[in-house]
Parts: sequence; C-alpha cells; structure tokens
Amino acid sequence: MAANTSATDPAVPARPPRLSRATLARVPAHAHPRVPLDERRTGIVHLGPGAFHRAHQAVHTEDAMAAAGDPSWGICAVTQRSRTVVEQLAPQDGLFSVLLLGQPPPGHPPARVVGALTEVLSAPEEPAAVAARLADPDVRVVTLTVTEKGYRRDPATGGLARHDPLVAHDLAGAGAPRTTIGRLVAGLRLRHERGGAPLAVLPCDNLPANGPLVRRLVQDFLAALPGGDALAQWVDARVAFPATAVDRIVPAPRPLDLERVTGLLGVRDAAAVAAEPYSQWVIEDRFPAGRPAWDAAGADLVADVAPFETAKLRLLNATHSALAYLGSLAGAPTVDRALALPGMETFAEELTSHELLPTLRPCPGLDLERYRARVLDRLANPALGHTTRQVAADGTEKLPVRVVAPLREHLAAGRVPQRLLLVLAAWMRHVTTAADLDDPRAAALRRARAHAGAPARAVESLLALRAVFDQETAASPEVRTALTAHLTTLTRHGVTAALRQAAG
Ligand code: CS2
Repeated sequence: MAANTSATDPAVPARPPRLSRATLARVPAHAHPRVPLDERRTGIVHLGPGAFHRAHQAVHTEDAMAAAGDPSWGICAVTQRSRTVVEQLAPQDGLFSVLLLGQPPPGHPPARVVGALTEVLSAPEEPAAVAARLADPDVRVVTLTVTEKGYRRDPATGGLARHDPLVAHDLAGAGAPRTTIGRLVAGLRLRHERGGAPLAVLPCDNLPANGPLVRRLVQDFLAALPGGDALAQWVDARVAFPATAVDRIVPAPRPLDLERVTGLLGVRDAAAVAAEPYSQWVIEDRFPAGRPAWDAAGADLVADVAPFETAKLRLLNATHSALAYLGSLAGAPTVDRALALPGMETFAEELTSHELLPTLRPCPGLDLERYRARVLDRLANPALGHTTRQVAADGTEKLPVRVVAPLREHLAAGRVPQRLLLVLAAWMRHVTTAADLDDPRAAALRRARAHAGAPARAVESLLALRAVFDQETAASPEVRTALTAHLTTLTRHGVTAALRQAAG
C-alpha cells in the first residue's frame, strides 16, 4: 500500500496556505501591508492591473497612504481582458506581494505584501459595476496601464483608430464597451450624469505626452458619438489628463520567484510580482479632486513631465529594445546576457552617450549622465532574468517612440545615427526570422519574411510600414542605405560584426 500522504502525516510538510486576509497572520510582520486594511476606502480606479501596475503604482500609492496617514486612496483594480488576473487576486482579497530582484535598499525587506487594492472587477464581465465605480465621487483619480497597443491609436493621425473593429463596436454603442477608451467614456458619461464630480485620468504607459494623448483619444471618441457634445464640454472643463513618466523594470515572474516568495513569506501567492529595487515616478501635478501624497513616498510631482519622459523613453527603453533585438539575434535569452555579449557594452555606452543623450533637454533635479550610467547598471542586473523575447514584443508600437523619434531629430540636423539605425535593422532581422512574432501587426510583418534572404528588399518592404516609419524617414536615401548595410551584415556575418560596423 502507498504511504498515507494526508496533511496530518508529520512526514509530509504541509503545503503553505494561499495569501489572503485570513492567512496574513502567518506573514512576518515586517512584510505586512503598510495601511490598516479595514480603514482603506476606494479613491482610485485602475484599468489594467498587470504586473507593472502592481509593482509600481500600487506600491507608490500604498506608501503614499502610509506616509500621509490617509487611507482614502485604495485602488479598485479593473482587468481589461484577462480572467487570470481576477483569479489571481480575488481569492487573495486583492493582496499580492512584490519580490525585489537584486539587493534590497537598506531597511527594505526582500518581499512585502501590498494592501493597496480594495476591489477587483472584470471589465468584460461587470461593465455596469466598472462604470459605477468610475462615476463614484469618492473616486478622484483613474490610472491606466494597458500597454501601448491598448490605446488603439491611428498611427497616421495620432488620434483614435476609429475604424478599428473594437473601437467601431464601442462607438456604435451596442452592448458593453470592449476597448479601454470605450470603458473610460462609459464611466465618464455616468459620472457626468450623476453630478459631474471632477477627476484626473493618469495614463502610466510608455508613451510620450501620455496624458494629452488619452485626452485626445477620449475627445475623438466623443466627437464621433452623436450627441457627445455636452459630455465633451464637461470633460474639457472638469477632467484633467496629467502626463507621467514611469520607471521600474518588472519582468514576468518566474516559477522560482513564486517559490522564493513562499519561502520568504510562508504563504503561496498566485498574484506575486517580481521587480528591480529601483522605482521612479514623475507626475504632472494637475489633480482637480486631489491625489495621494505620492510626493511623500518618493515620486516627483513636477510642472512639466516632457523632458523626463523623453529621457526615460530614450535612455532606458530604446536601449532595452536595442538589447532585446540584437541580443535575441545572437542567442542571448535575457537582457543582462545580451549586454554581456562581445562588443555590446561598448555599443550600449556609445548608443546612449553619442546618439540618445544629445537629443535630451535638461531635466530639473536629474543628472542625465548619472541616470544614463545607472540605466546601464540596471539593465546588467543578472537577478532580473528579463527575457529578450518579452522586451522584443510589440516592436511596431514601441520603436516609433523609442528609436524612430530620436532618429528623425538626428536626420533633421543632418546627422545619420548609425547605432540607432542598427537597432532598426536588428528589429527587421528579428521580424523576418523569429519563430514566433508577438506584435499586433504580425500579419503585415510576416509579408516581409519572403525577403529574409534579400536585405534591400526586406528594408524596402518594412520601411513602407507607416505605423513605424513616417513618409519622410522612409524616403531618406541615407536611412535606406544604412539600414540595408546593417541588415546585410547582420544576415551574412552576425551581430558582433554589425556592432563593429556601426561603431564606424
Ligand atoms: C520594456 C519596459 O518591455 C519593454 O518594452 O522596455 O517594460 C521597461 O522595462 C519599463 O519601461 C521600465 O521602466
């Protein structure tokens, strides 16, 4: 007979229970939420509570509530698509932990439970409850992390992609909204009807001028709605859309991270996230109905976010994409391993110092050269295990902002930045050869695959993608020549030779 393996058998260690309010007592006190859970009230609705939200805004908000002794900024987390997030968080009463990858700052535990989430809703399943929350006057801030593609912008106009089938569905108004902007507008409409309390909408995705962008998308949506005028006027007058720059590397958690959390906290946590110790948040200070004391918890509240945002998108995100494409072509599974490839550190140093830093405006209170050097140290953190595959995803959404924008500035000044062009050539090689393409425009990209062996034709075909390259950049003979030269070298001689060539 097999041995009895019941939970009462002292020979079999009991499986730790799952994190929840009922099991919190098992967690060491230093890792407990920093706000009294019974005192929290909901003051924020967050759309898209993926790993990044949990490791960034939720942590900053809990710290702000604790610093100011104001528990009225609990977060109602609204998932946009994924049932998994509800299944992770709801049985845990919204509790989750954040594991630090690398050396925790002095006095910080390596893992902590965050109690910022007061409620978890699923937008596809509970549209009325979501709209009601957005209309609730106690809710004074809405934050969003829905990734670049979640906004459904039209790359040609920068406004709402009105002909996108899901946007068209939401504009037709038949049934519950299916896009983030459609859901936001449904909530704003109800808020307007219920008295019109002011609100701030704060998008936290890696897009330049993200606040004004979302304002424009909402206004485009309302302009296309019959009878949307009154609502549009109210939005203009009472809803602020501050811009923000967010910065924390949050790789998808690995099984070993979840095991470490169990080891450190004594409970299992299906919603745990893992992040680098560094975290920064720069926020435009425009909140008509108040905000958490984020400034008392390390965030920078400023009048103009733009220079910070550009610095972060270029020094960190452009370099990240460079390492993702060049690294995966050379077989590096993670960003830190990519940086350790022969010639790559020098390339990253030169890309950031010679081609990115010179395009930046001064950021009050931030030493850009120190930030640049720190970014390279952060990307080299071997504890992150951030896969090049994860960062390489959605290139058609990310590259225009990170790489094509600084490229255009160089071209306008009469310079041809070879390293930025090599990053684009590496993306071209990636999309023409990768086994699985994770990109909202994968179908269009696959058409270039027929030219994988003919660099000039591949360049030609990919330069025609208006979502990535504007007309002028695509028509530049210097751009075409450099891309073809880099793609040829990558195809025939590999990454190390291409790095050497770009260094000139
Ligand atoms: C990354 C970002 O996946 C990506 O595209 O570049 O998610 C990056 O880790 C964050 O922006 C860091 O703040």
